Amino acid sequence: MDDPFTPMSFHCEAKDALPQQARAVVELAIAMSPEDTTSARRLPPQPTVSIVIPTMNEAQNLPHVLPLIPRWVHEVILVDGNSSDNTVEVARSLLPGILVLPQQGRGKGAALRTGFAAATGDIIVMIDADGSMNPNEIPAYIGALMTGADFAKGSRFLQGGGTDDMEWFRYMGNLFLTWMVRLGYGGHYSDLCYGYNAFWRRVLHDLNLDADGFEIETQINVRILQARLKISEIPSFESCRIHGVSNLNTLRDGWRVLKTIVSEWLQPRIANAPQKLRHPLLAKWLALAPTQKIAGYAKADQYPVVLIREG
Ligand SMILES: Nc1nc2c(ncn2[C@@H]2O[C@H](COP(=O)(O)OP(=O)(O)OP(=O)(O)O)[C@@H](O)[C@H]2O)c(=O)[nH]1
Ligand SMILES: [Mg+2]
Repeated sequence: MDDPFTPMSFHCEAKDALPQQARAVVELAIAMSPEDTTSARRLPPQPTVSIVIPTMNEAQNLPHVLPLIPRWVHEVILVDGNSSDNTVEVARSLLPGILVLPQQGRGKGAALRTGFAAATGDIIVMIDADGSMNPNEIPAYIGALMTGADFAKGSRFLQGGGTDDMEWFRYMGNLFLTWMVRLGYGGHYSDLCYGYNAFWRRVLHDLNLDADGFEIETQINVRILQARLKISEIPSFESCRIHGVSNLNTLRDGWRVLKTIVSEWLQPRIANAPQKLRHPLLAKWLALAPTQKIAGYAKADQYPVVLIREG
């Protein structure tokens, strides 16, 4: 059987080589600590990867996305929101093995949740279909997860990342919302409203996601913080959507994001989030940073964000 970590389709050899390096690090960690009971030891050495792609009328963009997905991934799940073009046919012709699902409910959040529920891989990568996110970055996300992170979050504002697709008012709104999350929940996110992320499928169980619209990304981000999982930010470049128009309405969806930040802060939905997390700043000032462990994961004592730096 082919080694799933030997990439078969190359668009960027250096980046596709990353999972092998990441696997080597994990194997080394396991070999060097036979008595180790930490998370590294529990990582599957060859995790399976599910890609979840929400689509609404993306037939013209899919040829720029699907062929770039590394062929070592375990499954690609496309969740379609009643596209009126031939999105589904194009997807099937480009990737005959693709799993196409109709979304349950309305909105990108509902579509992603449908895909997450169907995913069977150890790792789930969420990526848009409009050509703005480059599948060649997927190995960087996998590498971060394989070397200890629970959640690998794309950021356009780290060295090596960037965007061609952000007006100044969206930039300001994103900055404001990012800082609201930093103040309200702790952590060091540098880019809140960006939907290129990856995580171990096991964390879904605790996140209990229920958002329907674009605020799903914020809900994931804040619940990950509330669950005190390990976060690694990955530099990512966002290009302009290739064809068609955005489904996101800056004011309407910005408002939904804001409401999510506030409501999750007032009433945390993570079942076993430590009570002190309701007021992380207060907890810090009082030097009461929680150290509680949540069953199932090895937790850090802080809210770490590991920056993956180049060079
Ligand atoms: N299934 C489904 N997919 C959706 C829905 N809304 C958006 N999408 C998809 O989600 C992805 C992101 O949507 P975009 O419209 O590009 O919005 P965005 O990337 O958040 O915002 P922009 O930066 O303005 O492009 C694309 O692949 C869309 O096709 C929906 O209601 N259902
Ligand atoms: Mg887009």
